[in-house]
Amino acid sequence: KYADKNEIGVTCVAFSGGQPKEGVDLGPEYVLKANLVEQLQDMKYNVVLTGGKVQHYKEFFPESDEPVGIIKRPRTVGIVNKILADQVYEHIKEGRLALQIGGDHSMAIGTISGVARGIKERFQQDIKVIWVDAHADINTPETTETGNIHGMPVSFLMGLVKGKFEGLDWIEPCLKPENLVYIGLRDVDKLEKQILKENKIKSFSMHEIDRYGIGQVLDMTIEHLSKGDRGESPIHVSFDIDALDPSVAGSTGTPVRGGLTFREGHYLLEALHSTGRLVALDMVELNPAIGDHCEDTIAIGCSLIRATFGESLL
Ligand code: B3U
Ligand code: MN
Ligand code: MN
Repeated sequence: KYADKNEIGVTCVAFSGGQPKEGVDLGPEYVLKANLVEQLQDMKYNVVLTGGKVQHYKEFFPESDEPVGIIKRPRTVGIVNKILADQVYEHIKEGRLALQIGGDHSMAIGTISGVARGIKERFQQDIKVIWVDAHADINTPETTETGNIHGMPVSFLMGLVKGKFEGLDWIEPCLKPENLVYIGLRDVDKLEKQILKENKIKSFSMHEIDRYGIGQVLDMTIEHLSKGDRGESPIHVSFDIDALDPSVAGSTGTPVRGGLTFREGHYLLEALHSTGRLVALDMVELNPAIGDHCEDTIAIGCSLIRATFGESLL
C-alpha cells in the first residue's frame, strides 16, 4: 500500500550539531561510498537522492548560535531540521519510501515531522514510530544534563517542551505517546525514566529482550502499534546504530555495552519489512571517525538498510 512505487527517497544528512563529537557528519558519505545506492537498485528500487548529493545545510547555518541555558546550537539544529522536514515530506508526498542517513539523532526532529505531515496528508493517519536505541532521547531542555539536542528529539516531537524554544519553535507536535515504542534501551537518565512512566510509553529495554527474545518483543511491538486500527497504520523506524552492541558496531559517539546482536538488529527490521507498514527509516549516529574498523560499522548500517527494504534471505 505504501510502497506501491518501489521508489526510495534517500536523504543524506551530514550533520553533527546535535552533539559535540566530530565525524558523525561523515556517516552518509561513507555509506554512499560503500555503494548503498547500487545495492538498493540491485533490489529493483528506483533511488531518488535528495539534491543529488550529500546534504550539509551549511549555507543555512546562522552566523552565531550562542547556547540557550545549557542547550547547544538550538538555532542551527532548528533550521537544519526545518529544511530536512520539507525534503522528507516531498518524498512521502511523491509516494516514495523515505530513507534518511545520518548524522546525529537530532535529525529525527526533521525526519519524523516531514513523514508525519506527508502521511497525514495522503492517508489521514497518524505516524507510528519505533525508536531503536540504547538511549531514550526524550530529555527536555529542563531535564537534560548534557545540553546536547540529540538526547531530546522525542520530547520536541511529542510536544513535551514547555513554551516555544528559540530556533525550534516551528516544530508541530506530531507524535502521540501511545504511537511510540522503544527497543534496545539500556542507558536512560533518571528524569527520562520519569517522563517514560508519566506518558506510559511502551519500552522494551535490553532486559525485556533477554527475557522474551527479539521475536516476541517484535510481536508485542506490532500489537501495541495496531491498537485502534486494523493493523495497517504506517510505521517510521528511527534506528540509532548504538542500539547494537559496541562489539558489533563500535563506530558511534556514545557506545553502551550490552546491546543488540547483529542478528537481533537484522531480525527486527526484516520482521518490520514483512508487515508492509514501513514508510520511513532513519539510520543514524554512524561515526567513521571513531574506532579502528569503521568500515565494519558502515557495512552493518548498509546491511540493516537492505534488510528494512526487503533483501531476501533465501
Ligand atoms: N541521555 C544523555 C546521553 C545520550 C543521549 N543520546 C545519546 N547520548 N547518544 C543525553 O545527552 O541526553
Ligand atoms: Mn539516539
Ligand atoms: Mn543512542
